Amino acid sequence: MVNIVILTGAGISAESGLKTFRAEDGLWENHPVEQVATPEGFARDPDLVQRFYDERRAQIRAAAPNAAHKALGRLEREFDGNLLLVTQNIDDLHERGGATQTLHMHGEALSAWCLSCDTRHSWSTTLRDSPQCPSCGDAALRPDIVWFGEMPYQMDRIFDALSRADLFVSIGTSGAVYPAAGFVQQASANGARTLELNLERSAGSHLFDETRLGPASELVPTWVD
Ligand code: BJW
Ligand code: ZN
Repeated sequence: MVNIVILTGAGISAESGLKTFRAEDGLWENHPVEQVATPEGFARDPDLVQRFYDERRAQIRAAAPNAAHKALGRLEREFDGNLLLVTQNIDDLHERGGATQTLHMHGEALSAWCLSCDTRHSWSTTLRDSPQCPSCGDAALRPDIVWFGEMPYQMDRIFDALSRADLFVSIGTSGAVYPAAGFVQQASANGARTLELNLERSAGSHLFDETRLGPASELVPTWVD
């Protein structure tokens, strides 16, 4: 049985019209990271952070999956080995592209997390207008997002899959953020072949056995087929 682990980043959703983080006109240009993507920023100004994610949610709802998301959905249906699709993205474009098993290691934009009773809920407009937890009633909902300094989700499962991977593929990520940026080394050390599909060389490009440069909507379908 062949084991594949795929890691995706903001670059796979760029052609669906969602901004990446570190591009020149990227998300971090107009939104200082420490204000909108840290627990300290949220504690200081929760409304600012909620507004940032409200805007992102609206953009995500208006976006559609592109050929790269759809190719990975097709791969999940047709591949008869073990496949783990790990995304750093908080959008739901993998799901809408047909993938059913996506692991969102940095959380999900459309999910709300109650700090009072530790339950998760769909972040509907209703919830935003009166941000009370449907389970306990407390006004303690925060975006279900992994911010800097917080532990990404399901790391045990990811490291386990990386330790057994025959192939590791990284798609549309700059390799600037850990622990995801270290996955290529973990997979390599365990004997996996490693492939990078990205618009430009990432920070850890030299760590991959092979790099293919170009837009995800072209590279990913070609690789899958
Ligand atoms: C295309 C394309 C097209 C464009 N086709 N490609 C010093 C050393 C090492 C680590 C650290 C350190 N100091 C701090 C840390 C840890 C920190 C970290 O890594 N910081 C770095 C900045 C140095 N990491 C953390 O804090 C993480 N947690 C952690 O480590 O926990 C362990 C721990 C906890 C507590 C105590 C002790 C240890 C958590 C990281 C959370 C990241 N969160 C964010 C925001 C939330 C989600 C959201 O709002 O959406 O996640 S940051 C942001 O960056 C987002 C992304 O998921 C993440 C990665 O970005 P991504 O996807 O790579 O996007 P870009 O824009 O960077 O790149 C896009 C790429 O696509 C580019 O290469 C383009 O070329 C390409 N592209 N168009 C193909 N059409
Ligand atoms: Zn609650």
